Amino acid sequence: MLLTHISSGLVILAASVVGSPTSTPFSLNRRSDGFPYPLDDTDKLEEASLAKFEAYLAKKNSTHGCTLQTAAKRQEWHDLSIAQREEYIRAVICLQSKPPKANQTQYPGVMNRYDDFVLTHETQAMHLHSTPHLFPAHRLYIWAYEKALREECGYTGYQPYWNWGRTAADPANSALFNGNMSSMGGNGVKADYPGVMTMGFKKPYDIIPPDVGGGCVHEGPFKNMTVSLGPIGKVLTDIPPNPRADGYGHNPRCLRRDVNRYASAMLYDNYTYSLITEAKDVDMFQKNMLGMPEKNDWGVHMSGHYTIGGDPGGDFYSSPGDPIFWFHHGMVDRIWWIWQMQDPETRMDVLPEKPARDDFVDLNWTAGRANTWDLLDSIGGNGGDFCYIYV
Ligand SMILES: *[C@@H]1O[C@H](CO)[C@@H](O)[C@H](O)[C@H]1NC(C)=O
Ligand SMILES: *[C@@H]1O[C@H](CO)[C@@H](O)[C@H](O)[C@H]1NC(C)=O
Ligand SMILES: *[C@@H]1O[C@H](CO)[C@@H](O)[C@H](O)[C@H]1NC(C)=O
Ligand SMILES: *[C@@H]1O[C@H](CO)[C@@H](O)[C@H](O)[C@H]1NC(C)=O
Ligand SMILES: *[C@@H]1O[C@H](CO)[C@@H](O)[C@H](O)[C@H]1NC(C)=O
Ligand SMILES: *[C@@H]1O[C@H](CO)[C@@H](O)[C@H](O)[C@H]1NC(C)=O
Ligand SMILES: [Cu+2]
Repeated sequence: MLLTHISSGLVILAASVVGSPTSTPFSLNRRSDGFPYPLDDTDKLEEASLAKFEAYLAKKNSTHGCTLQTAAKRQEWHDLSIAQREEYIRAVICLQSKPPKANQTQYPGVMNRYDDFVLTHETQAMHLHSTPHLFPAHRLYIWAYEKALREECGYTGYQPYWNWGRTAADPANSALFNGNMSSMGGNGVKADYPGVMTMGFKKPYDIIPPDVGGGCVHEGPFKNMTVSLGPIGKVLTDIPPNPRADGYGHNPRCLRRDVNRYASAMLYDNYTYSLITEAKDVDMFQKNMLGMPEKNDWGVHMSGHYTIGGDPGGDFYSSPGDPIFWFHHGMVDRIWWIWQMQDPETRMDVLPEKPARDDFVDLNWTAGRANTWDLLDSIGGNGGDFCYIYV
């Protein structure tokens, strides 16, 4: 795993003096104020942090014209109307039918524009996952995906996210995974699925036991989806190996999932809330988010990935090949933002392991190259191209 532990010095946070906002405080006006999901503690913390964040933005030299009021609002899946969910799904299927930008002679497994994103996650694994890059590079990656859905497939909304806590008790029966045509596809059929074994760790803590799926997703809009790239990491015993050693060959197969309650039991909002409120510096925040599987602490990041599991969702390299990936990493991005807002004066410009100021990430066919330090602010980062919040 590239997601390794962090050994750099701690960033000591100074208590910051917070100014009071001068105008009417900004409000998220979420649809979920009430049915079907009441606001959870993390939602309330987010709302309560806005005034402080707004004051910080007001003092900031430049946000390239982006403000909380003008920012795009990324919504939770359950807060979208059925029509909005269907529009999103249509755009994803559209992306899966557009020609790729990557060179298919070099990368024969890339069958469509969606696969450009999967390929990028595979070839740019270090750019996306080295310790200082995980948060900013995924922020750029999700933004580029949202942009492609909008600009190349006419989607008029923004990337939805998955508030894990809402589905923790029974993910397979949530509006995200229930398998109807306005969900992101159903569970996999029951299969001889071994559960999750991570590399390098020993029993009993290296396993999330199988739930009732593991086979091909047979219901919903992605039941005909063909996965082509990978696998690269070790996933399941019976997935045909990629014809190329590097995993970039054409390996057509169904989308498989094991929507897993053992993994999702570690995704109740209390885990997210304590992660945000207890981590005092960015190294600790990232470390706690990634968990310590060797101590049976999966962390919300891995628990989310393994609530999906299967193939390619269970493969570290190819996981964006399951269209639910973007919802999960959207939530990771969201809680990083909420963590940042708790003390914006000290938290908006810090990265784990403090890379050099000229450090960059390059997402090739999906987003190109960007300075890592310019990816930390969703309000005005990436040269002003970032202008969004989570509601
Ligand atoms: C703030 O912005 C102004 C105008 O763009 C610029 O001249 C100035 O150098 C900036 N100050 C800082 C501290 O970045
Ligand atoms: C694609 O890659 C092949 C093999 O490396 C190369 O010969 C070809 O020129 C490339 N095509 C384009 C359009 O770059
Ligand atoms: C799909 O599931 C959602 C959430 O449970 C529900 O609101 C919607 O009515 C369902 N649609 C159909 C066609 O069953
Ligand atoms: C799957 O493919 C079959 C056969 O081509 C088609 O009839 C069906 O509508 C497709 N289902 C979905 C959800 O795209
Ligand atoms: C979090 O909440 C769940 C569900 O209510 C509960 O089972 C679990 O023990 C709680 N965990 C912690 C660490 O508070
Ligand atoms: C992808 O990014 C790397 C790192 O910057 C660069 O060396 C490589 O040339 C890029 N490849 C493509 C196809 O853009
Ligand atoms: Cu990733």
